[in-house]
Formats: sequence, C-alpha cells, structure tokens
Amino acid sequence: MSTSTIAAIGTALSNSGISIIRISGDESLNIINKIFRTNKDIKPNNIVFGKIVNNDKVLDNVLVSYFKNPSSYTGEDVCEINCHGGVEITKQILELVLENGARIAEPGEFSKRAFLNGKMDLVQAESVIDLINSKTRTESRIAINNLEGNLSKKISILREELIELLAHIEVSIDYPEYDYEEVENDNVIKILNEKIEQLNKIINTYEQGRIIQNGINVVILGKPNVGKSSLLNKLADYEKAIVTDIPGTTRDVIEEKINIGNVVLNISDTAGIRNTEDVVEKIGVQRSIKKIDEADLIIYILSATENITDEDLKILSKIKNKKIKLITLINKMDKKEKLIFDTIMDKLKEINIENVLEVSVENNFGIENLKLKIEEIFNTSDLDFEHQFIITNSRHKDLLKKAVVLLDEAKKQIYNGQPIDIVYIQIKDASDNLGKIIGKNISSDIINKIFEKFCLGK
Ligand SMILES: Nc1nc2c(ncn2[C@@H]2O[C@H](COP(=O)(O)OP(=O)(O)OP(=O)(O)O)[C@@H](O)[C@H]2O)c(=O)[nH]1
Ligand SMILES: [Mg+2]
Repeated sequence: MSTSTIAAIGTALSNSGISIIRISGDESLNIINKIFRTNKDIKPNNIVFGKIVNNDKVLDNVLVSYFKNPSSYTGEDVCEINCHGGVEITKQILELVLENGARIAEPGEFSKRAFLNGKMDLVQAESVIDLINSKTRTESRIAINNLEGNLSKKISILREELIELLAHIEVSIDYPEYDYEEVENDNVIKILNEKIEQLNKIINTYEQGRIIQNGINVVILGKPNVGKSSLLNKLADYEKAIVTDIPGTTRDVIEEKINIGNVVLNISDTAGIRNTEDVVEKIGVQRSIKKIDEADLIIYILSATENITDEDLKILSKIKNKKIKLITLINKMDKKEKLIFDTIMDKLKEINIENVLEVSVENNFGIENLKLKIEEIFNTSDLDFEHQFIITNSRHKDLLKKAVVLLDEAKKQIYNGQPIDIVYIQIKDASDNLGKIIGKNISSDIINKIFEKFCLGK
C-alpha cells in the first residue's frame, strides 16, 4: 500500500460559503505546520482558527481540523482545511499543500485507504459513493443503511455460518472414526437449504434496488392521436410535449423523469405507430418500436373512440411474448363509443391482455389509478427500508448468485454420494465469494476498479 500523503479538494468546485481541502497520511500535520499560522495548539479532534501563509503572505483565513490515526476517516493522520469557498483560493491552497509534500489524491483514494486500513468494509465503502450519487430520498436511505453496516452484517453472519459448517466437516474429514454418514448428511443439507434460501432472499432485492437506483424505464406506445403526449404532460405536470389533434404530432422520442411514490419513472413518449410515407415520421416510428427493448414497463394507449387494429394487437402480443410488463390504457373515456369500447375489451381478452385501465387524460380520470397500478406491478409502495436488505450493486448480486450455485452444487454432490472432502471445496468457495462482497481476499485490481468510480476528494 502506498503511504504517501495525499490531498484533494473535498467540496464541489464552485463559489460557495466554504471549501474543504483534505490531507491524509503521515505528513499531514507537518504540511499544516509549514503553511498554517495560529496561536492555538493543534490537537486531535479539534478545529482551530488561523491563516494559511505562503512565504509570510497570507492567502486566506481558515479553520483547520486534525484527526490522529487511527481515529480518522482513512485511519491515517488527516487534516482538513476549511477555507473560503472561492474556486481560485481553494485551488491556491491545494497547490500550496502539494508543494509542501502531498501528492494529489486519485478518485476515491481516501475511501480506498479507509477500506485498506479496516475502517470500513467494501460494502460500506461502496455505499459511500451510492450515498453521494443518490438522486432520490429512497436511494439515499438504502445507501445509508448499507453504510451503517446492515448489509455487511448480514453477509458476514452468513459467511461465518458457512465457515462453522466447514469446521464441522473438517472434523469428520480429520477424524473419520466419528461416523459422519446419514445423520450428518441430513444436517449439512438442512443447513445448505437454509443458507440458499437466505441468500436468494437477498438476491431478490436486487431487482427492486435497481429500480430504486435507476428508475423504471416506461415507454408510452400506441397509434397516432390516442393521447400519448397528453399522458406524458399529465404525469410531468407541465406541457413537455406538443399536443395537437393532428395525428403524427410527435416525431421523436421525448424523455422525462417523473417521481411517483418511492420511485422515479424515466418516461419516453414516442411517435404514434403507423405506416407512413413521411421520411421523418418513419424514422420516428422505427425509434418507437426500438424503444420496446429498453422498457421495464410499456404503457400502450388505445382510444375508446377508435377501433383497435390488427397492428395494435400484433404489437401487444409481441410485448406480451417478450414478457415485458404492460399496462394497456383505454383513453378518451369521456368520448367513449360503446360499441368500439366493447370490441376493444373483447379483443384484448382474446389475447389475454391483463392490466387494462380506463382513463381520460384530458379529464384527469384514472390517472391516480394508473400510478397505483405501477406501484403494484413493481411492488414499490410498501418497501421497508429500515428492516429489508436491498442490494443495488451488481457486484454484490453476482457474488451472491455464485455462492448459491456453489451451495446447490454441494447439495447435489451429497445426494450423489460424493466424498465429503469434495463437497467441502464447494462450500469453501461459496463462503469465499461471500467474503469477496465485504472485501476479504479480494485482488488489488478489483479494489482499484471499485474505487476508480469514486469522485475526487472522497
Ligand atoms: N376527448 C379527449 N381527447 C383527448 C384525451 N387525451 C388526449 N386527447 C386529445 O387527443 C389529441 C391527440 O393527443 P396527443 O397527446 O397529441 O396524442 P399522441 O398519441 O401523442 O399523438 P401523436 O404524437 O400524433 O402520436 C389532442 O387533441 C388531445 O387533446 C382525452 O382523454 N379525451
Ligand atoms: Mg404525441
């Protein structure tokens, strides 16, 4: 591990009340002593007022705090300079710190040192960046839960239980005279089943975690003039898209982020699908169709004043076959033509389309119902963040899945009468994979990759 002293600006580089320059490493205090004048003692866990000077020239009046190793964020000696929040002055002070013995920190290097010095495990370090990048209240709550160590604790316990099982098996390998056979096998299978179930429970939270972090990709599709852009505007609560009664008004994909309940919807309004000779509209229609593959949810709109066409039915079947979540809206219920409406319902039933809602975007009828339906489909209304473990990181999910596959394999081997020392290897691998989640025995390449994604100064 590099022991050089590092420095970086920890706050955003724009004019503000204060900026913070952070220094970590053995030389931190020496550097401060060279550039900081104060008539107070600099003591650990204290903050003192003074002046930053460069050859007796005062650069700024500042506050300096000092945290002595190991009681600091990085586990090393850390000093932080709180200066006035001007971009220029902040840069000058950082330069002075660098001239006096520090080198500029790489992105995430403070947190990487915190991890390497055992101040936090890898899950916690990763949740630091999740917290910084949170776009919604929900995301930040999940991140802080993980930073508090809830997920780490759960993974550690599972890992330790597997290690305990391994110790148990080791005894039967080392002392075969203790009859291992039947009862033991049953016991091992029972424990493996328990662990697999617990791991799967955590893995299943990933889909929700992903939705919370990235939002639900919603694509609004349908024929021209059925009210797609009107729906986008209604959900966005402003006139984002042009709405006219001329079919073919929307030519390109229009995107907007909308919050409902706990989640963000990334909504795409698309060009109405029809055969057209208009070159621009044609490209728009192709883009609409292409959008299907990016969708977590498709809202397909029909109009209660227009017959459903074979093309509508074809697209609906295609969405259904691709197993993409689908809500079908019958819009313009204020102008409903009964015969047309009944036929639409019959045809939808014929191809087993569920989640059909009646709405009138213009009259704001059925819109709340639509929001509730979305929450119901994605099960986002009753997320219990305080007690539920939610994983949002694909690295965690992949390692958990590997562990499950290995434990499953171990089970199969027991059923197939394989010797217990072979089974042992699978369980050991599974527990190693759980260890990797929290950062045990993980290669420096992977560690570097994880921390590269951090921002400067963290
Ligand atoms: N009566 C009635 N008219 C509606 C309703 N929703 C939308 N409209 C009208 O239908 C027309 C078309 O609406 P748009 O939102 O532009 O339809 P679109 O699906 O985006 O159309 P394209 O962009 O051409 O594909 C406009 O005149 C809207 O005012 C509704 O619930 N009831
Ligand atoms: Mg439109």
